[in-house]
Amino acid sequence: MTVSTENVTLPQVSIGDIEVSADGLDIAKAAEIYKEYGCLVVRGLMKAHVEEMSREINMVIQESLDQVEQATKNALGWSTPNGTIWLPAPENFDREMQIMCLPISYKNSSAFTRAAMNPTTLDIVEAVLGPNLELFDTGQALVKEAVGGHPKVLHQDAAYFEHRFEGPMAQLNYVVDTDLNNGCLHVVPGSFKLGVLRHEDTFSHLGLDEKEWPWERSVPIEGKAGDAIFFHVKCIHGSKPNWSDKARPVYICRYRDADDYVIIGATTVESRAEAEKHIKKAKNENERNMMVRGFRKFDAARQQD
Ligand SMILES: O=C(O)CCC(=O)C(=O)O
Repeated sequence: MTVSTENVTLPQVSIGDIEVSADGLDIAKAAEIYKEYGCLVVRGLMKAHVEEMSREINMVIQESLDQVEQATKNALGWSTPNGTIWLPAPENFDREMQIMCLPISYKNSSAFTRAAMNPTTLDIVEAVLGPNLELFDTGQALVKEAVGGHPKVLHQDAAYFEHRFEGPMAQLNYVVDTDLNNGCLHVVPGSFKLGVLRHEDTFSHLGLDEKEWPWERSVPIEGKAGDAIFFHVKCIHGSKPNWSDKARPVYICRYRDADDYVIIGATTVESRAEAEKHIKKAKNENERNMMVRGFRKFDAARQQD
């Protein structure tokens, strides 16, 4: 399932090749950029959602910090009673844990659901994936804390959730102005055509070999609160630490064809190797999520109930 890519040549792409503005947006052109490079930046697309998403994210950051003393250790780090996932903290922190992922999702946040339903987003996704679309997972909110908040080394999300067909299209949204200093997203345009690459266990879970995939091979995407970055499940991406004096949150919505489903789900090299053994048996049972466009037809072969 995985390939080696030491000598692969990728297209020379600059930020101007992959960005468009939400003002006067040409959906077909945006979809073409995504189809060619596996990534797309739409400036200002999610501006209307910044205020309410920011309010909730800050509230849950505070709630998580208030629960630090109650955290319990697990295989991937720690979790607090509210469900926040924590990683080991850098040395300059006065506690041993730092926030990674907040428990904000479509299940507890109507603001998040409203963001996931943004009609222009759905127009773009439909132009790429087709008319019948569902949400994949329940939304993700990631935080890099101030002055040292964790890096996420370059990786493909397909290492965590490989799909039977095209896989999900992610939309990562900036909640604050985000630049090289506070951990903007980096992408490797064209890398989605490489298939699923071999990943290693890293500090922030599965990542690519940093010698083979140094940051210099990627394009940094600096942007404003409200900018949206779409990327393919096999697009290589990641982000450096947050060296600013404020938290750097993002939230991610993922969409997929209504018939697609996970064939490998993993968070470590070991769990991925185990899941790869069962790939042929993977089914889409229990993976039907909320439809956001079109209709999911009854299909007897899929034994729908
Ligand atoms: O927080 C970030 O910038 C990294 C997000 C990311 O790489 C991911 O969710 O896969």
